[in-house]
Amino acid sequence: MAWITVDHPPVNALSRAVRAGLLSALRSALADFSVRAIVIRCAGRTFSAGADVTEFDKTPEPPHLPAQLSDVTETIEGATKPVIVALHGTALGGGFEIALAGHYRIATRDAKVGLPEVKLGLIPGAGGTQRLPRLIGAAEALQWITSGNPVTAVRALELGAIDEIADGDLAQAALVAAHRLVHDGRPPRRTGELAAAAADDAAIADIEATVAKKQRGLLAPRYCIDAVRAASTLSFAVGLQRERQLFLELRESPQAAALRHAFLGEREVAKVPGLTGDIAAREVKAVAVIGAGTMGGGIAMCFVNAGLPVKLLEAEAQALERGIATIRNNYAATIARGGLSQGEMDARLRLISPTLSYGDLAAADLIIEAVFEDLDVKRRVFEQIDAVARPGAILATNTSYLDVSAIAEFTRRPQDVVGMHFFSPANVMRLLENVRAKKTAPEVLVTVMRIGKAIGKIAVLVGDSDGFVGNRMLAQRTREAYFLLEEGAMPQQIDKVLTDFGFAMGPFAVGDLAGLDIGWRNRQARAHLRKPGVRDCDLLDKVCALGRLGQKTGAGWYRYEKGSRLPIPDPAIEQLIIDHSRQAGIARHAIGDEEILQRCLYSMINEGAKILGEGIAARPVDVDIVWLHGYGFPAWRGGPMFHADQLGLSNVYAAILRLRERFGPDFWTPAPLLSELASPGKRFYPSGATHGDG
Ligand code: T1G
Repeated sequence: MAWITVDHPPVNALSRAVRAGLLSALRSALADFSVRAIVIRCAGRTFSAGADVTEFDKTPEPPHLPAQLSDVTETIEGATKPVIVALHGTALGGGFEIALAGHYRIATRDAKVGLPEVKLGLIPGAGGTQRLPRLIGAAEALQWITSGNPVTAVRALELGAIDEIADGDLAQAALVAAHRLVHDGRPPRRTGELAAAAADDAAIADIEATVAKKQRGLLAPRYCIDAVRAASTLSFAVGLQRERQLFLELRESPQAAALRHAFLGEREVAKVPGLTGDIAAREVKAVAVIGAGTMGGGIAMCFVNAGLPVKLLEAEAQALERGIATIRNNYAATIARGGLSQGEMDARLRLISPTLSYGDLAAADLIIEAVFEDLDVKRRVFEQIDAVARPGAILATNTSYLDVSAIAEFTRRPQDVVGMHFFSPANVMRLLENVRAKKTAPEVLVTVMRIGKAIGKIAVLVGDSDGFVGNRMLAQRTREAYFLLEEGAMPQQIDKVLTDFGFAMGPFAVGDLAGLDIGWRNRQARAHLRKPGVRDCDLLDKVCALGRLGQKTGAGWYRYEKGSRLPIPDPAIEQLIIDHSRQAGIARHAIGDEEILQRCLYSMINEGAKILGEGIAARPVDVDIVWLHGYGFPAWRGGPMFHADQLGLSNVYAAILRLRERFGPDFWTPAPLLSELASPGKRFYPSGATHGDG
């Protein structure tokens, strides 16, 4: 037997060296007459997770990935000796394509397999789109490849994508399989020689409809469909060429670059400059959440979902019961969707201890306050926490814009106070904006970054500033959206421009979903900050004063039929906006979509540049990941800062100068960093590299 083991931690990515090593090992095993069978396997926690994504942004050197990886897969498939591929962990992308080229696939029961390339704006490029349909049929292959979601080994076996599940030792099972295949004496079963998948136009039509709805604007899913269609209509060899052609087209696409940036960025934000590995995190085994409202309840669910016990405190019993009931309903809804078992729900609920007494929080390692957004209310809560919490406990506030450093001064231990800004619904949204206050201790920052990962969040560390990163930039876009309304646009026009750009929903539909009273209360709380003589639009006040608070009242910027979430343009709102413009002395005029997009995006980008200049965000990737995972910025655009680089900072700068000409310096003065980078070729991400610097 020849055992070929890939050992390239952490995920055995198929880097250049691994591909070359695989090829030479295969060739020597094939050339060695004493070898009767070959097993390919991986060391460490997982079989290969596919091509090395970090290589894509490097200047490609021969032998190129698709060529060389295809050399590997073709050498495997063409082998005259049985090649068994032993799978554990997550065999993904090029890793699973190696398995598909193998003659026999064996996996541990808890393994997962899949072709997630579409999530990177690509298609499988080493035969996956041609071999998988031959094993499991076109319809199923289309599902796998256009969704990119992993599939369990059990399901893969049912479908024929793998041949055996090893419940004992994987290597032993591979050995037994090899013996069986050798003594069987039949020629290796080559996937590429199997009958082409029967064409399935109905399945293709279904998938095209799903893709048009769920993956709007993305190129790769459509390319996936073309490639799988080729597996039914072309010979295997020609199908492979078609796949490679489609793959190479996408590899160079801006969408693929943006999605790679998003993938690596999600991991990069966890590595905070200056928070080095030798700073020990504090232990967090017991958590307390103050406030059982929408946010508090969702936050409590995050921790019990990760197996951490939570004390949930409320001021009144009724509010506590309401909070617990909401949590129960959330879990029941997940069970109804098949995403959780009753047993799992019960186990999680058992980890929640409702309480009305601050005294019960004395043993907590981490206490998160999620009460009403008012500084006086925060003061009262933090004074009580400070009185009962054990020394070394971390005291966190879930405020979405208030001054965390000021809140820290309500305690005698500001070094233990930090912001942990969750996004609604907290048990669903993946982003966690951790806020470093003036005196927050480094080990507290390290701890909340780690705990963020432990509860399945993408934690980004930001500085303490009004609205931190996300809400601070959102405020700029919201301002421009209101100004555009009073100058001539309508909610549905602005929302369409931003959904066409790739956002799941536009600002006005989002406002109606979240409830307009949140923004209204925020405006009232900040009225004292508004400068006389500086333009302000109070349209939101007028809409809310009519009791139109959004979906929950059946009307907001749009009206909603009973039981429907479909926003319907409302002539009453249009008239209110037209009257408002007249009262404000603004002559309404037609506004083009390009202007709407520019003003909404460039106001954010300019504020992002200010945030970077002030160090509120350490790197552009921190800004981008906040917007990708907290505000629905389309991943295939990479985030506001990445997108600005693709637009060209000198173009963005020039456009902002033109807007300043028209609207004055109050809102359209270029950020110093943007002015600095406004010469051709300069970028927020120097030299196009989106990770590790800038
Ligand atoms: N290339 C390079 N680095 C990778 C990588 C990859 N494919 N996958 C993971 N890493 C790094 C990651 O950046 C992190 O680094 C560390 O590994 C741990 O990852 C021709 C072209 C496998 C399910 O899309 O989905 O094959 O932060 O934190 O949560 O058709 O990683 O420690 O420095 O995510 O346990 C297709 C991508 C490639 C799979 C593990 N493959 N990876 O998740 O750990 S395209 C993928 C994942 C392709 C061929 C085409 C996940 C994981 P660092 P992690 P995890």
